[in-house]
Amino acid sequence: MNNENSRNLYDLALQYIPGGVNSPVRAFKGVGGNPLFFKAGEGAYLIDVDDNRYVDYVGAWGPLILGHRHERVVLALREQLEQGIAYGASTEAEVTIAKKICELMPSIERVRLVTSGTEATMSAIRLARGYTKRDKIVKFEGCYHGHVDSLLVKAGSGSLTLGEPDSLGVPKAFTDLTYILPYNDVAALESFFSGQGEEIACVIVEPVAGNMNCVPPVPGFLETLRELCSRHGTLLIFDEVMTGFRVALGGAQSVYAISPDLTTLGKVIGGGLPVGAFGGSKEIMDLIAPDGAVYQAGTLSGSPLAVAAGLAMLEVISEPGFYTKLESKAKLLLDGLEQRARTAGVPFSTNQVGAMFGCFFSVEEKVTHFSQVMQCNLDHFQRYFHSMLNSGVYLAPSAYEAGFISAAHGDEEIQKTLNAAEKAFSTINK
Ligand code: KE4
Repeated sequence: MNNENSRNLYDLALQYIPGGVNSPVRAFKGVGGNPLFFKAGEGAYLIDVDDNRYVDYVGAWGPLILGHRHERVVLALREQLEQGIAYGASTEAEVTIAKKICELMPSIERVRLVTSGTEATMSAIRLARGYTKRDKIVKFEGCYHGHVDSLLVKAGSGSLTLGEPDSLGVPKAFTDLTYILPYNDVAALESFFSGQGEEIACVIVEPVAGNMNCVPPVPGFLETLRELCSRHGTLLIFDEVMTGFRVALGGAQSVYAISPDLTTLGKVIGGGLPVGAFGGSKEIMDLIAPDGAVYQAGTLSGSPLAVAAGLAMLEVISEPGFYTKLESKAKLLLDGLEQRARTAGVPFSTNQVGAMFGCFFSVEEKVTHFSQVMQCNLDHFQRYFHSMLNSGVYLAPSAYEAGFISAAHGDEEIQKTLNAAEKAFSTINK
């Protein structure tokens, strides 16, 4: 496959951009080789600057649940562009999307829009500390909540990909207030809370971990977390930046029937434009400026373009049967991958929740813990990644990211992917 233009652009990018990329996980450090540069997206496909076409399972890391340039999203953006780009003041559409989010996620009575998932989680942590007047917080090893100082501790996603789960530049005083627990470990939860529960402002958790690859909660994990937080006056924050409107219309909180105190959102609600949001009960959210004493602000919060794209996206995904169809497509893909890996004698397993999934080069029947993720065969993954790429299938360039299928993926794309996987599995052990 010819990647000459990508290569030239990467060399040029390295002269002006740290690592040649605007976000670390794009740099291919987790798979080797040089990052691709893209110029277009169409439905389920990405087209790179050398005119190579790929079935895309990254979907801009989750936002593009409808695929690239869905007509309803493009039309909404065109219509908004005719009116204006940014006003730095309130618009009717912001009220409409806030109302829609509150209707779709009943645990949210008030919601504030921001411009990234990181801003959402950073604001939610500050709010939880302000509301509880406590300083200590809990996160889980392998979970990633954006590059918030106090959360860049044993984090997942790009920091795990680069093998640097803790970041330079974060004062020890910050991370001393952050406690890390093992994901899916109920006993560790109970023992931690029995000792320090009354001192904890909040626990932030990915209800389906998507930044240590895709690891769903084991039965009892979220339920125990909810019960312990309620008992100790600790706020439970569901970081649904990735799972919100990805795993179900009501997010992971509807799939597992757990009502968090605060929810953070992003990705899908912006339709591919920069967005984030955090929300919760009126009692807690009323503490947010301007009415409350917890300050939070943003120049382009509630961007008319992001809101227009998000509203169009929410309309389409609210249509009956949307998620059932998406979920069965993902299952068809994963069953096919597992069958082909078995035939090739490659240890391989998958996880799936709704329209997000994980593929593991693991001997485990199902990967349920971070320690198992870290035991996966990284060499097999890297070979698989590059073989799939050469066959025109674009996967997340990291063994620690989830995969995303979109409404634009059809039988043709799934068959193409399975044919590519058959070839990849057959060469992995060679
Ligand atoms: P952003 O600040 O990147 O918009 O969102 C941070 C964030 C927060 N919470 C969760 C659960 C997330 O998955 C993310 C960001 N996800 C990564 C991909 N796993 C973004 C990709 C990247 O960093 O380039």
